[in-house]
Amino acid sequence: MSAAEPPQGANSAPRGGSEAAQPRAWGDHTGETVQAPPGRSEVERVKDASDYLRGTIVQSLANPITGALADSDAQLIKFHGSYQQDDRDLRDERRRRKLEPLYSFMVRVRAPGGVVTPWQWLVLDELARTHANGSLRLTTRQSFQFHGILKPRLKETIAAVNETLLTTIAACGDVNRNVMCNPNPYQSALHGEVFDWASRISEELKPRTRAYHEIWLDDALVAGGEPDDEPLYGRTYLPRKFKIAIAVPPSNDVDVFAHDLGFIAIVDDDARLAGFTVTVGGGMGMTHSEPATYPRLGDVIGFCRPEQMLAVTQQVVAIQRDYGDRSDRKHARLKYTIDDRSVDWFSAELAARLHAPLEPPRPFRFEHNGDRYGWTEGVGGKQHLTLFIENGRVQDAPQMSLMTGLREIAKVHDGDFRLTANQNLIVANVDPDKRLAIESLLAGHRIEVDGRSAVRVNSMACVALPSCGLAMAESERYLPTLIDKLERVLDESGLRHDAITVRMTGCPNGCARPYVAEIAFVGKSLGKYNVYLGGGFAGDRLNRLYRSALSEDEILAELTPIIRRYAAERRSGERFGDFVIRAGHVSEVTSGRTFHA
Ligand code: SRM
Ligand code: SF4
Repeated sequence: MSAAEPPQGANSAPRGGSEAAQPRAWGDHTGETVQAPPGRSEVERVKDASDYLRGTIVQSLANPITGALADSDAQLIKFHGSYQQDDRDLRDERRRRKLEPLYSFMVRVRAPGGVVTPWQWLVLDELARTHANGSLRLTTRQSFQFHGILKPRLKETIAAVNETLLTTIAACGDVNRNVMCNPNPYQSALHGEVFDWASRISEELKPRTRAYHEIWLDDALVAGGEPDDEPLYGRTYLPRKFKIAIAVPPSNDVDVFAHDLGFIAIVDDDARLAGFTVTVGGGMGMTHSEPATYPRLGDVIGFCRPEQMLAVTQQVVAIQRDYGDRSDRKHARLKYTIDDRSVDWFSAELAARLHAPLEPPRPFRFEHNGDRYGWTEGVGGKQHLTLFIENGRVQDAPQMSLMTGLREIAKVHDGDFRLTANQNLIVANVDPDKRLAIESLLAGHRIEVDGRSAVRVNSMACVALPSCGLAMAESERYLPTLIDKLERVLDESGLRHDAITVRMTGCPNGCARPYVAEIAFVGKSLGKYNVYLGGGFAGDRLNRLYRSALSEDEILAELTPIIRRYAAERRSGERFGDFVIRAGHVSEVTSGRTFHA
């Protein structure tokens, strides 16, 4: 291969823009020759042949014979914000009855920073009841999911989301996903500024293909068939999903180190936004028993001023586009690109593309990665209420009419709603004279504002069964029960008000970011969980596998003495995650590569 050829794994489409954004030779800027990947994965072939994400989605939607899409369209539809799923609770029974699985679709909304208006909330709420399974799911990336949408209703659901001025494009797929940012409007005016940057990055990295509008919004093809262009992504988009978050210290609620690209807001002496300390190469996903896969925390590589942020973002994405592994999807995230070549290589490549190195990183200090609950007062006299939404599921239940109550609040609220990265909800920017009305609606629908244990409000679980095709164990439907039992031990030990982060996922993919929790339960098989201990309370340290494949009884038998010992022996202010390392229950994990050591 000549030095002028792009890497085999890179897109061949024109990338436009500055010289720095042009296709680069396979090999880094130092001239070192790097082996091209052996071949491309099947998903790469599907993307390449898709004509910028069109595939045969229109035909698949129109096919009345099956509730599913053609296989290649099931891959492509992710870029449009939807996943084909089937109800796993019904799988065996339908197989016995020789019926095809009960296919339905999950639809994920993209809402940068998790901010929506009351009107948007009302439309999403109605869609959930009329088109989906009657519940709304608040996700770990500050967005909404609908589950259980049948194929004939998919198009009108996506169109209705767009009528609210929200979208679903690029909520999933090998592109930049929903951009997260700290949602708390009460800490300072800085949050407004940071939210604007999250929205700008989101817009900047949105795919440019018109396929989305043609398929879902009935936009006619442009006369003359003007070709689509993806100036940043190219024909085959990124090798894998890409995630960005902006944190505002002292809160690391967005888990900035779990992201491919992270920005940590730095304020100057006048409390104005000076810029961002930049992190790269974070990610959670791994596969049980495959040590070549591992979670990794992002590395701090420098500092950028606000006006450099979009260029930094574009070039980080472009490096991953050009160098990410397109042959093996389990090795395709930016974290592996960086570990394979080194952080120094990455920083030098970025500097070459930006025509200047980043400034040295500026210091920051995180205190926690959880949410702060209850009412607070912010700038301009507005009030904000953070509500704990257990595992992000908004639905009515006999003990609490959560969905109805939030709907009634949306009808009278004239501020906004903000989703947190911990699956919770802020009723934000409430006029002081509206507070009483909101409080009475909360009480009327038995929605608790406080009173729960600290462990519960610092817990979260991914969706898992019955909708997630990758789940090996229950998560959302089971964690509340396990927390009930852990609460008993914690209460007896006098720890009811001590926050400990607990996260559960139904498989090792890490959708609730379990590997930064102080205690994590990761599904191994039905009813069995790997238990990890020792994550940092501020989401700044990976945890370590403590025991494998434990049942509920075994989990309680293992954790009870550790919790009691923590209550008796902890030092002043010592967090559970720090204690378990000091007490020798697990050793500290200092890098992703040593996660399995
Ligand atoms: Fe996730 C795949 C749900 C946040 C890592 N994730 C899935 C799928 C789509 C399963 C699938 O591929 O068939 C799940 C759909 C379940 C369902 O029925 O709804 C799913 N992920 C979720 C959500 C809804 C979990 C939740 O309970 O909130 C989150 C949606 C966020 C959003 O609004 O965009 C969600 N997923 C995450 C996160 C957390 C984050 O991004 O901060 C991670 C870990 C961070 C990371 O990406 O490294 C995450 N999801 C994964 C992975 C592993 C990726 C990897 O690098 O190995 C998969 C599997 C895959 O991509 O092959 C996955
Ligand atoms: Fe599904 Fe696994 Fe993600 Fe949970 S962690 S939602 S089980 S992919």
